Amino acid sequence: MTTPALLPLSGRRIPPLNLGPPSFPHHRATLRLSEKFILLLILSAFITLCFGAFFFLPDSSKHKRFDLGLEDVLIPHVDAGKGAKNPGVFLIHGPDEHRHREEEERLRNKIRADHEKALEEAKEKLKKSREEIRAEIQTEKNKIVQEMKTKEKKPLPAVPIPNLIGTHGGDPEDNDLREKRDKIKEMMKHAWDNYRIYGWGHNELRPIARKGHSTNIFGSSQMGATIVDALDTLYIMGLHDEFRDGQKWIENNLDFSVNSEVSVFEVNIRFIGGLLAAYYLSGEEIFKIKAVQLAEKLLPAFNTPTGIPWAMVNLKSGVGRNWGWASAGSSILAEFGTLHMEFVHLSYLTGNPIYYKKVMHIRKLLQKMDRPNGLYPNYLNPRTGRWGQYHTSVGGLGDSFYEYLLKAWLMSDKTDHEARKMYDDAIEAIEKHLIRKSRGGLTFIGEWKNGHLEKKMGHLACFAGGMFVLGADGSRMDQAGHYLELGAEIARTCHESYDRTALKLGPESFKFDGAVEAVAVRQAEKYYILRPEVIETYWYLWRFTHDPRYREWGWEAALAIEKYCRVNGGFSGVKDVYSSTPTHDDVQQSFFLAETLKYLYLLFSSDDLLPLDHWVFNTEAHPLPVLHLANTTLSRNPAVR
Ligand code: DMJ
Repeated sequence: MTTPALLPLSGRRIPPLNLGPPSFPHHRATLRLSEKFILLLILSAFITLCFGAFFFLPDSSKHKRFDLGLEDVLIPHVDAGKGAKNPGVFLIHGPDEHRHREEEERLRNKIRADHEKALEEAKEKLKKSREEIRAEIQTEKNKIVQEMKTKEKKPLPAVPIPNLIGTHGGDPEDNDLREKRDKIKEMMKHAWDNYRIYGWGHNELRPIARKGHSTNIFGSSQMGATIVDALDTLYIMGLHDEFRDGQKWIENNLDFSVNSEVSVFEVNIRFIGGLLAAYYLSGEEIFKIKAVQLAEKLLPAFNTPTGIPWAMVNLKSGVGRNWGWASAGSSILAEFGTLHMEFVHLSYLTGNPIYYKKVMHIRKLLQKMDRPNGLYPNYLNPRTGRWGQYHTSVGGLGDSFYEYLLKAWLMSDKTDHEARKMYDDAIEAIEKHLIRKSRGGLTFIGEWKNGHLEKKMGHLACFAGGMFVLGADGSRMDQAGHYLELGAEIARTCHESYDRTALKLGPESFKFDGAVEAVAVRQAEKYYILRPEVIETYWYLWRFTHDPRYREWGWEAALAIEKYCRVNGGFSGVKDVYSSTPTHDDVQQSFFLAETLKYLYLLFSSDDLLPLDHWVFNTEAHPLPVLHLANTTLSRNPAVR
């Protein structure tokens, strides 16, 4: 046992106690010193030898022949070397010789570096599984095919833009509303300006530490997630200088050929969705080009035995994999089921059907599968094509899959009947097995887990209120009234989850258990990270009912965010909504600018801003235009044909 050195408060170190037997320390030290000296001598002799060998042994590359050029200084070689007298062989001296030596050195360094690189790559390869290597080879092949195709054509075909209505304006009818809307715009400025100063180019901002922030969903690169996610909000708020700043950054810095492993879902909804929306709103080609470049990088994720994409893909190597925690390496319903809107638009804009085919393949596969109780489990194994754990939720892991079925139908100008049918079937099963009323009369959406209903609802599931209302028109057996009511009930429950906290902000997840209703029980579920879902539902309900309570509830939430989440360096999430003195998590999420503030702004705008019969919002609140059949350009589009 050793005794650690003690460090007293004064900072002076007390030497460690010597607990060994008595010895002759001086003598021992001298002995060790002489041993070291001999070792050092041997080592330095060896190094000298190596250097000698390197510089003095004959090296054919040193005795290079040079053509006789007029500009060269030619001196017969008089070196001591053996071949010196060879007539006609000249060595070049003076500045040229120096130049050539440098050139040789450069070459040698390059060869050395290349060798090292090859060695490293070989080592890396050995670490990889057979599957990964196979995927890499496939990716390389795809790349070559893609490059050949790219050389053949390009630029992207000119596709006339669909009818774009209501991209500006939305000025509210009265003063009070105008003030509220201006306040939301000011909050957006605060969030953006601080990101601009402290986190520019990073994915997100830490508003208290005042520096960049990132999570593994964006990989290891600085991809400016906040810039891309915020663009369309800036645009509709009329923050044009800020929009142009973002555009410039994207033009000059947004690069997808990075060795970085990203989430296919997150990159699709935030980056591709954000870029496409920015393109449609502003008409700036650069956004379309970047969206297509990025989409090409995501395609290798679909190289699985079933065509169900991996959750993550390395943008450079194209190697994909799944999250370890996801039911024995399964893909997640809300991830592979939330690509449809963006991919259909990519095919529409490029005339390349590949994107459309990829998402339709997923749909066809899902249609063929048995569903326990008509419910879609959250996990699907991309190797076997079998469901993983039987866990169904309308919150995290499942949510936006249902949303995209409905929105695929809306985006197709209500012609994609297959999508509508899948949506109707799914929500019927959800209503039957997951939706219940609490003792206190609150309607909630539980989660199906291991054969029983967990009476717990996540903040994420609150988006469903808006979804039910959005899908009311066109529902089976004309149940529009029923779905409007269901949406309103979910909105009320979610409002209660906010109202029953100290901060008037909702927890991540809340229970319905005996006396406990709409309240988080576990400490780990009490946080609010600037999420949008409840405000999103208020906005849809406002648009479809014009009941003033939704604007009131939205304003309550805006005030609470302003009071408890605003800090000098931006906006931050809070760790416990039941504590009246909030502790900040120091993260300004990119979806706060993309969604939360956009939905609030729209809530206080008039309905002519982004009207819902012309625009469909992706799950990250990026508006994409409805592809109207009446639009003659559609029938001429190769992807649609
Ligand atoms: C957003 O990134 C998207 O709305 C996604 O679908 C799930 N939720 C986050 C924000 O809470």
